Amino acid sequence: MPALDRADTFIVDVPTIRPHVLAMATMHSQAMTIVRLTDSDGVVGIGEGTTIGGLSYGEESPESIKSAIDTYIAPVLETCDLSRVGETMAKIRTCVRGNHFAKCAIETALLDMAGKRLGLPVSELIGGGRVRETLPVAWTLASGDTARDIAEGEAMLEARRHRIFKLKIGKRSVRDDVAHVGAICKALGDRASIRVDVNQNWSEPQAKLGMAMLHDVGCELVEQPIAGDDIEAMARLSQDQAIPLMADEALTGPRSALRVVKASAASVFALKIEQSGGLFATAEVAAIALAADLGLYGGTMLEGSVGTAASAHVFATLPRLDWGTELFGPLLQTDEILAEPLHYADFSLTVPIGAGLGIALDEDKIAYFRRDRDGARLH
Ligand code: MUC
Ligand code: MG
Repeated sequence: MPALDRADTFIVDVPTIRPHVLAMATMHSQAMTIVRLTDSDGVVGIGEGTTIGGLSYGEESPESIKSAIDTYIAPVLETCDLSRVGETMAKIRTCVRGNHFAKCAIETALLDMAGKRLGLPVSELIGGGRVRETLPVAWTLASGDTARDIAEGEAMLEARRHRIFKLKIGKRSVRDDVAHVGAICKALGDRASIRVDVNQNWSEPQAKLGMAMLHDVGCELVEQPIAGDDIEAMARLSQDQAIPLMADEALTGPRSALRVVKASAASVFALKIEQSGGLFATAEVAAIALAADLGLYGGTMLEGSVGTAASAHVFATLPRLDWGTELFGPLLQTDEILAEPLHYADFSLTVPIGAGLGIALDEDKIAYFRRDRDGARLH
């Protein structure tokens, strides 16, 4: 039986190509917790645990992901047959509550190893298997400046890289935010789909006003306008407004997905592998949405290439992907940590075809960007 030989975890900090302005944080770099598992046969698997803006997005930070893995999950792995992914994850769940991002990083690494052992891409090990080779990819316009966002959107259209744009709002007044969105819809809206993400920053009355105004200026979708745990208010907004409401922070795995469906609190689900607690759990969240006839969207935590590849493998198994994906995380970073970058062209990301995740780390880049390296640049 393949047993754990080593578990390495390290945080990698890569600068962003420009400040990324969200309602709860402005990012200048992305911190990715990378896990590398090696088994007794020498098979290696990699995974990624990544969040946004330290502890400002959710309850796990890059540091807590690393410490949960090192202190509590790695000792459980030492007792497991690593070729049995479902059994290993079930054992981890009995010893570690919550910590979905850390568990997702581990499940990703185990699936990478399983795929390499079997000679199959991870997408063939999830749900009913792979049904698509490419995924439409949105870009987030979030420079904090309307004119700069329009110029960026124009450049993305020109390069045929993105024609779906998500705007991050919720930091300014509702009227200022809608004016910003309206200007972008006017400039790009006949050639692109424009959506917004409020990251829970509105009250219910603000959302009522904001959603009505956003509909009028041509915005197509509003993501998580209010607190994700206020399911009743989400239901009221979903039912009263013409513009569809997409649940993001409200979705933390299959049980929360069922609660949202039962309350009719959203008409679209943003699927996220880390928030859901792993790749298998994401497929379960998607199955609930599909059974309820909701729209599906492939979300991101702005992961780098490892988490993005893992997400792509899950989204490649979905029979419908009504709103596309936003798997652009690696493109927001100044540098690539893979030996061979993921392939973006024609408004899409190509799902890797190699065994496991189908990717390999560039060890020199990892050594350069590791936070614990002597004289590291960002910390
Ligand atoms: C989120 O809340 O959806 C996705 C794109 C982006 O810019 O931020 C994220 C997180
Ligand atoms: Mg969101």
